[in-house]
Amino acid sequence: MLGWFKKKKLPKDADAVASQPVEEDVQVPETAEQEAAKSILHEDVGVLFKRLTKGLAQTRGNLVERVDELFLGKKSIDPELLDDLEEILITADLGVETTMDLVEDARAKVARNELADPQALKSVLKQRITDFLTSSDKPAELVMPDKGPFVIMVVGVNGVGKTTTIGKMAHKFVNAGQKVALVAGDTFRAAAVEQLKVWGQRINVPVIAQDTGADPASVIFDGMEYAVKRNFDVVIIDTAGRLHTKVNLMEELKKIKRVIAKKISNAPHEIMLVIDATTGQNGISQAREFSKTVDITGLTLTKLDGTAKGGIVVNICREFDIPIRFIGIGEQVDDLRDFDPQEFAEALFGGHESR
Ligand SMILES: Nc1nc2c(ncn2[C@@H]2O[C@H](COP(=O)(O)OP(=O)(O)O)[C@@H](O)[C@H]2O)c(=O)[nH]1
Ligand SMILES: [Mg+2]
Repeated sequence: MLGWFKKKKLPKDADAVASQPVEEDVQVPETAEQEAAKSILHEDVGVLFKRLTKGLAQTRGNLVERVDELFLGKKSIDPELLDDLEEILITADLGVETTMDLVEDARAKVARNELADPQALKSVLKQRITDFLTSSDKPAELVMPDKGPFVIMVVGVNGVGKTTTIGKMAHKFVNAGQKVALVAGDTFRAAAVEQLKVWGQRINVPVIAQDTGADPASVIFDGMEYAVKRNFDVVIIDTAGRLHTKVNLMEELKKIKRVIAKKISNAPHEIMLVIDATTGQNGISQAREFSKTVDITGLTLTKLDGTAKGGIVVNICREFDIPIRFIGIGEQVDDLRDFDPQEFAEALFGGHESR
């Protein structure tokens, strides 16, 4: 597994921590809880790999198993087989361009007599898909600043899994011994604040919130102040996914970013876009749209457990030079996995290496 974040270089100023007044409503993670949660870290890597493989079952069925069926018993690669392959790749949401790239490359290799049979073609497909997945040269892990809280702003359209991802991500940080606070910046949707508070209680971290309808900029300002004063290591900010118009949403995100930067000059350190994998190509349009407004530094793809459209992961890696940090493979607290391209490819293609 990957190391999923790089720790701060400097040790925290112990005196500063000690001198901070601790208010009664501040719930800091208890050691016993942390200890219990840490055991998850020691879970057998083989077990985790099996869960990933299980989560990707539908995508595998729609992609790799259909390719296997197509190739079964065929001795040679003819034009019709390549046409059928093209259709499979498109329906598995690899996207038109990625599909064309793969199929044209296969055609060229066949023409040069470089592919003896469909099995050789399958190996090439697997290799090229793995190459797309590993193509980003940006760091896959979250890089924390040397000083001050690490601020993560989470964006994405309604229902993609932002709040759930925040809960799961916070849990990971808590397990890694970090002091985490959540900020309920989605003041637009009625249940959003409540939902984040429930996550906060579940993983025992404070949630800075105001009522529904409050100005998100004001909540976020409070949150930043709270975290800086009390020496929090990580602040994760939830944001609204839909306002009256797209323009409104994008303007609001810019404003939120400014408010954060006012408090900590180089923050947010991470702007994470959450994409629902079940929406297939729509997710690609969302990534384009959000990238126009804010500088997206990382992606999380959710709901890979409930979709046959997992090919979108390949498409995203190929199209955007934005690292995928995490993938969501379920609704539970530990269903957020570090995205390891190699492991993903193995799980997809049914490799037997248990990493
Ligand atoms: N199966 C599955 N469901 C998920 C995953 N991530 C989020 N969800 C569900 O998607 C729904 C919307 O999530 P939510 O976090 O409220 O989305 P938000 O509107 O972007 O904040 C909830 O029912 C979540 O439990 C995932 O990885 N797998
Ligand atoms: Mg939400």
